[in-house]
Amino acid sequence: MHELHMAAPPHAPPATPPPVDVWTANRVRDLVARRLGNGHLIVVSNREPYVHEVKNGDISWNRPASGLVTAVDPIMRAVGGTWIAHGSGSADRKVVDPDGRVMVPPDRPRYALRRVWLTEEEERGYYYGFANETLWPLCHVVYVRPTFRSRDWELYKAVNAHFCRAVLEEAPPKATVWVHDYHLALLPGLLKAARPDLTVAHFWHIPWPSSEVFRICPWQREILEGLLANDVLGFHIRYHCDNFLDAVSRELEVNVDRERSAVTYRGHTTLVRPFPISVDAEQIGADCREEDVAREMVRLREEYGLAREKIAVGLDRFDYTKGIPERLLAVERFFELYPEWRGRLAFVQAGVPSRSRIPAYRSVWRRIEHLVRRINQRHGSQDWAPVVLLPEHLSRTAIHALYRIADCLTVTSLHDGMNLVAKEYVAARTEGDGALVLSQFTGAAREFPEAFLINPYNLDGTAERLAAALTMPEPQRRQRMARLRERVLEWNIYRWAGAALDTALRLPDPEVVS
Ligand code: GDG
Repeated sequence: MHELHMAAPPHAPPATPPPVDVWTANRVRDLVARRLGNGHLIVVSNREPYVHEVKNGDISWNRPASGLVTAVDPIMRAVGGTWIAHGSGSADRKVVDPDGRVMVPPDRPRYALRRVWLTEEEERGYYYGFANETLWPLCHVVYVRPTFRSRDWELYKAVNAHFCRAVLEEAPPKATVWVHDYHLALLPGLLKAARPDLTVAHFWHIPWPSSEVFRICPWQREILEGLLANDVLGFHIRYHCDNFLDAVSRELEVNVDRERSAVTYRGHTTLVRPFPISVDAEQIGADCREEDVAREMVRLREEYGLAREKIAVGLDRFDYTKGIPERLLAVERFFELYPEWRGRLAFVQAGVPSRSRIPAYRSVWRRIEHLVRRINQRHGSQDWAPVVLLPEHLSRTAIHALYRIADCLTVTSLHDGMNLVAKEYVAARTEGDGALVLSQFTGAAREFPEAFLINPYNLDGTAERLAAALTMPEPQRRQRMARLRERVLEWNIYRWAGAALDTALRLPDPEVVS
């Protein structure tokens, strides 16, 4: 054994062993077909998977930068059915039939997208207001104070009712409805009241806070009751399930069975389970080996002068939960603590500005711009910018090229349900090299103990881990990456969907394997 080890070249390709038990698109499709029979699967979310826009007089389409879309679209492409979502694009109304439906993906139709139309006022109150100024900060606990406005709450209720009407129009008897995220907390209650024959499962993509935090919400009771109408309620990790169970135990007359992780309220039982979301790791690996990614790597290197010894990358929606200012401060600290890296490392911060109508988002964006300018002034030179800022909506090809360029990817979220960027990076490193610096406050950290884990509030600590990630001897770094890759290849997006849908489709007793 020892001799064999010694004989291996220092940069031996993939140490990743083949996964033991792989879930594929076909496997999920077969499972759903078997369990659903002639039944129908309906996904409901605020964000639509494809947006049609008018650009220079022509209609084009894109896939929004959203973890939810990244995760659920491959499942719907495999399984078929109907996805109901808010039609937010400038050309969305132009391409639908009279019932608001269009087949997607536009270039290879596989399932129906039914669009729900909202007025400007509804969007402001329900989406920017209650979802993103109330629930988002309430659930993330990053010291941005949630706003509680009665008008937003009224509009949130009204929009949940719109979504309910759309589902009722689309759902044949005994359909399975898979609701997504915090925009639609009341929908399960409305659906079950109108149509008890429906099986309703809900996946909550963001954290659930401790009950001490949640109980400040003036409408907590209605939200908890809405969610307890679900047959299955999923979170990324056990910790969020436990927080939810605590919240319902405190507020409502419920019976909580911790053994089964089930809550019974007014005679109805909800299973509350962790389903850690993931990515299509095989597909990402294959896409990364395409010619267009190699060409994009060359373009990015030339256009942004990324010819340094090492490149570190951050990629996020520009959201205050992602800890981007903290990351930049840690990079600044890194150049102070390790001046020998000046001129040798370039840090690329890429991603899309998001929710910029909300003041907290505008202020984090201003802070990011300010910090980038400051770091480049303080530490840069004529021919070297320590930080390169790419605030654009990037194509998948560009994102894959960035992952391939990155010797190190940094995820410094202050709080994050899962974080798919971390998983995509690992999936993209098919050569088995690279390093992941990862916040301990992401769901992903529970699955990735071999990452370079950090507390983003600790700037010195983050700078030190970044240095460790860059200087660790290659064989050890590869060993760590091999473990990360093993996990992401085995626990992929299809396994996530398979686990969640199987639990819902085997009700009333998913514990008995039929
Ligand atoms: C929520 C939860 C949870 C980023 N920039 C662009 C772009 N992206 C893509 C990434 C990735 C996705 O967006 C972001 O996913 P995350 O998981 O990192 O974050 P959230 O959007 O906050 O997602 C999160 C997730 O839901 C799933 O449950 O993991 O915790 O907050 O796929 O690659 N995509 C494109 N252009 C960009 O510029 N096309």
